[in-house]
Amino acid sequence: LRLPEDPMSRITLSRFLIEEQRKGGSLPPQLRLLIETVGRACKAISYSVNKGALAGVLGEAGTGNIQGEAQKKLDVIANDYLLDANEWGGSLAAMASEEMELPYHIPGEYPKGDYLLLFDPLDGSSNIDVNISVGTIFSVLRCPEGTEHASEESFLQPGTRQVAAGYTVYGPQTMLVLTWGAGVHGFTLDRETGSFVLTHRDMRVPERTGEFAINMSNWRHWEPPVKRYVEEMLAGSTGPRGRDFNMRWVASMVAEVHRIITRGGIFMYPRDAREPEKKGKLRLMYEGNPMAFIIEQAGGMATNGRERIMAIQPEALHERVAVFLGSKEEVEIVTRYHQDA
Ligand code: P6P
Repeated sequence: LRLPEDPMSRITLSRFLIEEQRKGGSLPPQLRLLIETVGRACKAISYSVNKGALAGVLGEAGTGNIQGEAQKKLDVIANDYLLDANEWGGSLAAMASEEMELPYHIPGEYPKGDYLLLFDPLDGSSNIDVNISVGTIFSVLRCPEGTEHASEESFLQPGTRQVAAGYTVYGPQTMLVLTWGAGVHGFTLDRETGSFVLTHRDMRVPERTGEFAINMSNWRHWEPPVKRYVEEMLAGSTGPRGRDFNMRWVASMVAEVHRIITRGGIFMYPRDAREPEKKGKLRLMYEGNPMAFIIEQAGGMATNGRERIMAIQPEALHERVAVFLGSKEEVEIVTRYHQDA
């Protein structure tokens, strides 16, 4: 996208959303306001993440979360920013977070709305103290008709019911990438004006790729179809694929997905024989589903190895899922290997 020289004539997130809403498509006012408010919270998170040690926000918070993980100070700060920014706006019936066991209900003094917001406030937070990109992931569902008091069950909807999803990657640039079912659009934070500026309209995942992302140290715990697929990647031009592949692993899903939506690739986090009762490491509701929505809207594919991630009927708020997402050609192959096994 060629940007106008004059910063004030560039399209900001607010302007883009208002113009989309005016088209009368899939962006009603309450949802538009919700997306803008999440964007505002991500700006605050970006400023805290970028200060790091200067603001004394690195290191452990000394608390644990429902996942049994030690929380980083910035995990808690990011979670609080998202709750504080979104509780008063009138768009939400409740919120759910990776960092909180139970849903967060809108305090009585504020009006409730039609939507449910789910988020992983700071994904990849193990990378914070070593200054590697991290991100925020969010997903929006409609609150089921006639719900008086949103419960965990209100959230348990398949990913196909999402009305919007997005992530903000806190990297060399802070970028907000969004979909509401009408393609995927990327906005770069302009720190001078404090606005997210439209820089990547209609992002598309290249169908073909030469790059895969997986944590190879887990090799011995993978199921046979995953080993077969990765072995062929490693064999490259000497094997059945007939061409060489490159590997990346940032250990920050938002950074991997952003790379893939920008230049192609396949991201894999298979289920692991060490924890057969778990369906994978990543969380379905606020990692798998939002990223799957974004990737599919950009022309890519996202499965758990056997079925479309967004078709899965969730049974629990913090349910795990295996993830294979990215360039369609590759996700089709690894999914076929699972189905053939
Ligand atoms: P591993 C971060 O903790 C995360 O949830 C994802 O962002 C990332 O892709 C994955 O886990 C990294 O897992 O096992 O390589 O540390």
